[in-house]
Amino acid sequence: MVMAGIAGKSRQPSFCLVAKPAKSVFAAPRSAKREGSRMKNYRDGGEAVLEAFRRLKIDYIMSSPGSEWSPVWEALVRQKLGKARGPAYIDCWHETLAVNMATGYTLMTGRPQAVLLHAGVGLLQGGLGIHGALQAEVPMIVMSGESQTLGENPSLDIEPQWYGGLSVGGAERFVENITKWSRQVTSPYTLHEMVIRAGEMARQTPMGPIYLNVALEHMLHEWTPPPDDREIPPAPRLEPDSGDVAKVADLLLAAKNPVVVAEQSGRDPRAFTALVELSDLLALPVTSGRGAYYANFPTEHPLYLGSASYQHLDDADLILLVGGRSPWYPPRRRPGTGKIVAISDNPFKTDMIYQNLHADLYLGGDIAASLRLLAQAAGAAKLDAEPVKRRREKWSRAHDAWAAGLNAERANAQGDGKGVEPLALLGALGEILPPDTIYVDETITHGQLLRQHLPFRSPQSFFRTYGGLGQGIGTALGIKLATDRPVALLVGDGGFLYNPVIQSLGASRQHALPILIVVFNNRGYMAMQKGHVHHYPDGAAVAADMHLGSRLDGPDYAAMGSHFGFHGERVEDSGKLKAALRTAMTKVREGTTAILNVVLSR
Ligand SMILES: Cc1ncc(C[n+]2csc(CCOP(=O)(O)OP(=O)(O)O)c2C)c(N)n1
Ligand SMILES: [Mg+2]
Repeated sequence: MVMAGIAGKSRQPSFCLVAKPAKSVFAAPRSAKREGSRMKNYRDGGEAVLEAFRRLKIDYIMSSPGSEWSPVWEALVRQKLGKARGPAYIDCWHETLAVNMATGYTLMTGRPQAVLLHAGVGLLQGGLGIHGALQAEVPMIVMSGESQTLGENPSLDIEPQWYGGLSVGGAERFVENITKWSRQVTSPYTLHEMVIRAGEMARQTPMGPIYLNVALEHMLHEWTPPPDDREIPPAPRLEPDSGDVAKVADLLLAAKNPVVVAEQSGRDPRAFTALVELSDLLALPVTSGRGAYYANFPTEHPLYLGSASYQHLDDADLILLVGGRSPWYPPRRRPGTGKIVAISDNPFKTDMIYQNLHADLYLGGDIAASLRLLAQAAGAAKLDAEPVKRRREKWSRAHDAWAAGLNAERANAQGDGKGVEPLALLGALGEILPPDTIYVDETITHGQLLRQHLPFRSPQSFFRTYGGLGQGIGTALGIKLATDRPVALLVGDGGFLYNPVIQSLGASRQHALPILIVVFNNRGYMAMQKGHVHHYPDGAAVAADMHLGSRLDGPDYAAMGSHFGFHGERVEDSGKLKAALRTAMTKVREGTTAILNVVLSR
């Protein structure tokens, strides 16, 4: 059970009983009894917002606050004192963190959360996370406020900071391009239903963040709950047309060499499982798409061919592209010799300026449902067992060869003695971390290696952050808020420094969210250097070995958790790596975050 306001965590989908306010928000609470006699009952727009969150069954309000939120805080305190059920309040010291925690939590649970930021300024600061949520199709309600009366209403004493720049008159325009929908709340009378509508819209496919700019005046305005207190229904799940399913099933049954490329489907654990079932039934080999940000298929499954193992597509006579976003590169390069079927609830990503899936056919609607319907249709047909058996044997051999290749690669990776070889680090992670570990990836030049070498055995074992750098820690904390599974963030040294590090570590302690952070420290923005050399192989920078924008003289990463009593260790010697990982995981199990600064050879 989650305590209101706080540090507790929702191990289950927790629409929780509010019991204990967070110290950070409700400083020195006076006795409710004494308070009760003097307390005025403000039933206002703050209650309208909170009641909307309750009706949407939002578990958490993630907030990096501003003074427009006192009406909601009032309502939260009333919720607590009245022992009513409702969202818990999570205080964050940075907006990116607040948005990212909501993103992480929703990636795990599928349920949208609320994020309360401050005016236009806080919204801008949260923009990186909001943009990431748009790309990741993560539903959430983001709100911030401004003043409309600006001190000129003699009967409403608005604090002076709202005049003089804080109210920009339409902060929703700041995020028009990075939200699914952003508007001003029109009045105190529409506020409650607009928040409910925002929640319902956010979780409709394509899912994404919805922003509401709500005037402080609307929230201070008296509010009467509407007579309509309907139960808010879940978003409908759309299934593909049965004719389309039959068509694709026929293609599948006729194909001699069908291959699956799964890119973003594994975000939904049901789709992960449904793909295993379909693939098992027809002996379909699966490779993860080059832009995979999720674990889509068990990496140890005999039909798994690895990440972006596109050599197997050359003579594929049918490709099932499951949850495709940017699978082919360059985009004009069309793989295979036959048809490409795109299976997706949202094949066209409108946050992308350009996309070419080369789809000949679409199977629209819920991916898990599509895969199940395909399996049903194929299962109902008279399958010729012999070719399926041969196919299974062939691909199982290919899987074994792939796995053996990776093992050999790791075994042969000696490094140059100047730091830990990245493959040794990946091998050690796979060996030492518990099998159900959830990896959150915010590395750059090690990203492809990591997707190839780490084991993802079950759904939700891998998440990569969308959008700009600086979101890994918050996303990992949001994921941890939703699960008891161990969570490990793998992040480049450059990427780490884009994160609100201190603020995030503070949230880890305050809300009891222990994670392992492994800094892939190659002492620089190596991607920048590689990019420069790519375009100017014979240029001045190469000749002079003078690389601007790529060297990083970073801080002592391992010591950064010391402010919160967290464990940290710098590892430069491969021989000490496994012991360091074991110690760090022990600390995480004991309840504190651990930072390993692994100095790499490349
Ligand atoms: C917010 C943001 N700013 C800048 C960039 C540009 N950028 C892409 S990769 C990169 C370097 C990251 O360095 P690091 O995490 O150490 O990875 P490495 O390149 O060393 O593998 C930068 C700065 C970005 N992606 N996001
Ligand atoms: Mg680096």
